[in-house]
Amino acid sequence: MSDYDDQNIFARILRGEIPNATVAETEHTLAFDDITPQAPVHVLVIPKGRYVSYDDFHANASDAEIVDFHRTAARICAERGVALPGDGFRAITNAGVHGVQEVPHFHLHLIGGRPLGRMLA
Ligand code: DGP
Repeated sequence: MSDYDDQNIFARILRGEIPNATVAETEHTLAFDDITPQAPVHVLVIPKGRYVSYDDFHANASDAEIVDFHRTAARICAERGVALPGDGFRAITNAGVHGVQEVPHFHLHLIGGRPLGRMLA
């Protein structure tokens, strides 16, 4: 597993040291509203385990953690009204320096509620 900074902001949210607007919580996963939303729906989904990035999580987490994470994300899309066959959404994860990852705890951005435009970089 990659080096993990226990003082990163999402680790502190998981320990209850910083408040969050919780959207969903399961055994392995927490989801909360982004503090600087880019669209009407902007939810961050994070594993409770100590994973730095997308690749760290998918290489090292258990199958149960991975399934729980993605099922929770899909459920939030439905609950927030952006899932297909509705208007849709974007799921993004930033990794490392080139990906401009601000918080070094793996997280998925679920963004929707308005047309987002084309974005590849
Ligand atoms: P990034 O690491 O670049 O994929 O994005 C990190 C996101 O985390 C960014 O959209 C803002 C959000 N964020 C940063 N600090 C906090 C916080 O204390 N609470 C919440 N809810 N979101 C935060």
